[in-house]
Amino acid sequence: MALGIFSAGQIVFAADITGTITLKGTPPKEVEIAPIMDDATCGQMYSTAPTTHFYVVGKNGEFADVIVSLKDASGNEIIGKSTGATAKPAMLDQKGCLYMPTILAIQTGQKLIVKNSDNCIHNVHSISTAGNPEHNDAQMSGGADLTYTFPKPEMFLKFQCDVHPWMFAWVSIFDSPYFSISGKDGKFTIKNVPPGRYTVVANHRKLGEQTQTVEVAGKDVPVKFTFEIK
Ligand SMILES: [Cu+2]
Repeated sequence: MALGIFSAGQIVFAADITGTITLKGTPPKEVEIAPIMDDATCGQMYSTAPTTHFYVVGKNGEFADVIVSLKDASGNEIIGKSTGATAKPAMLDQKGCLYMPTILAIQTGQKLIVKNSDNCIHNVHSISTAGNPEHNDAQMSGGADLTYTFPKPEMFLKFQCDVHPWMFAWVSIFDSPYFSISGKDGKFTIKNVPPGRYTVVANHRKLGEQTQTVEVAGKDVPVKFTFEIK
């Protein structure tokens, strides 16, 4: 819990929104990325083909890679609260001819550093559907890191590699620091939320969006979401 001065003479407490994401039901089987084995360089890094990981789910339904963010009480995007310019850069690696991680989230103006840890060339290509700049850069093995920033909020901006058609990453961009991604334990925390009413939005790349309204008033707020495979 962080103490903040809200306006002259009025002291308010920011609080965390914490919670758990659960997946009910059995997700579709992940798909083998067979073409990776046919590639001269990438294929050498595997004895069997890696699979997609669209649904990262634990034994008890702990559901990872769900992006949890805040909108205002009316469900509108929170705009103009970015601290991205001073935030620690986010990292996107290319390793084993895959993007790692495949799901990430950053703020507008926050640096996204793209690395190539492989012995081959990749071609980093970002494709926006929300008016963010398109980047299209070849990156040699051992090449310098690429650094990008994005000015506009966007859910699931696509990164692909034009050399390896199976390589994708999805970068969500927010104009505030109020977001989190559920971990392998299904848990998430949105930190230091100022008092007020908010819409909490949980978004999974394959299963879509769910929302709940919460009131933050100086005490940590627990929230649970359940996604279901029907
Ligand atoms: Cu590539």
